Amino acid sequence: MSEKKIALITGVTGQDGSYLSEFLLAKGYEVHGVIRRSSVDYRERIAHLEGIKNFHLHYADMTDSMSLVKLLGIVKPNEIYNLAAQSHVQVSFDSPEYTADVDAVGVLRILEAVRTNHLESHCRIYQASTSELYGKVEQVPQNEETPFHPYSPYAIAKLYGYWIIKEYREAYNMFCCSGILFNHESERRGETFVTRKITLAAARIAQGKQEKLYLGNLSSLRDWGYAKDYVECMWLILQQDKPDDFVIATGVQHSVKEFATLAFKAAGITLRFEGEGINEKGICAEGPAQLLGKTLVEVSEDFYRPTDVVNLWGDPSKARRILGWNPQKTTFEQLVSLMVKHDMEKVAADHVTSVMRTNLAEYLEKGIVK
Ligand code: F7E
Repeated sequence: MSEKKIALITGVTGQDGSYLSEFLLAKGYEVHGVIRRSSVDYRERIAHLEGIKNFHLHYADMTDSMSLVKLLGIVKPNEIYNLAAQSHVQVSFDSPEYTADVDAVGVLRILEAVRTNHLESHCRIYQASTSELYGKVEQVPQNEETPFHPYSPYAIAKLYGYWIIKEYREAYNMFCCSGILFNHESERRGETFVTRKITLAAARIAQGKQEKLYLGNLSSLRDWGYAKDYVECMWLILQQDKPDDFVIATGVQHSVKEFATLAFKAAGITLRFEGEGINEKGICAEGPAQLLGKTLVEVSEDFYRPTDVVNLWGDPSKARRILGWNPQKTTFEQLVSLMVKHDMEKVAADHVTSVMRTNLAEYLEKGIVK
């Protein structure tokens, strides 16, 4: 039998899936990722891994039990990282049933696929759980003992995932664990999550390609960490002697407004906030002459949620003690700075690309190139 460990990652095309793939490949794993058929290309984050000897992709779907049963029978993984989800909280209010199907029943389908293939004692399972379980928080900061109070269709679906993992651990003696991860961001974060929306907008505004940024609740508080640091924890959780659940967080809390202030600063713009609630505005107090005195950030009700989670703050003591993980490896300031640096370069490069396209169109028209 081969010595090489085999990992299966659902949600491999996402921010965490791409970092985890890199991490496991570097550790010598054979990595199998689950992808879905789509007419648009969503494989940008793993494009650099495709073709690597130990990296394999398979079509399957969290809503399709048969595809999961077949895939597990073929891959026979030693470790499963279930990262696939409809992960946008606001979207879960518009698509609650789909969210439940993927984020709740999807977890059950994976567990049953393991049992159907008799892999219970061969395979360890990591479930991507979330700080959203604490929702309308009953205690700050939150640790593994804090009561849950889910406050969105997303969180309620994820609560099922958390409990079914616990149930299979106890009922069938399976090695199933949940990582209760607080918000984790990076230069690969989806562009509709608040941090990336802000860093991209700050870069575009600084380079004269966007006029204003519209946000929702500026006072919302989050514990933001760096996704690349968090995937190490997912792996550590599965390397323990016994299965358990862990809070993964930095232990430091900031508001959306603080994130925006720091991100704009990193892009060369000092914001001054005025007004309150829906009337709050971020005005350019220092920066490029053409932006001085202009309102660059405004609040829009479009980004308010029917119920919003406003006070998340994690206590990572258990992860530090048992996993030996350092929650402060990347600080909040470093995180904001690396995201803005990346997006400043991306926005500048997008400009080059569009200039090149314009030139190309002109050249084609003049018959210079064919
Ligand atoms: O919102 C507020 C918004 O969408 C953070 C997911 O990965 O982390 C993520 O969920 C806060 C909320 O992330 C805008 O109301 C203000 O209070 O970046 P977010 P999230 O909802 O915390 C957890 C751990 C997960 O598990 C999820 O899968 O920021 N906010 N203005 C805004 N949020 C967005 N998206 N857009 C705004 O314009």
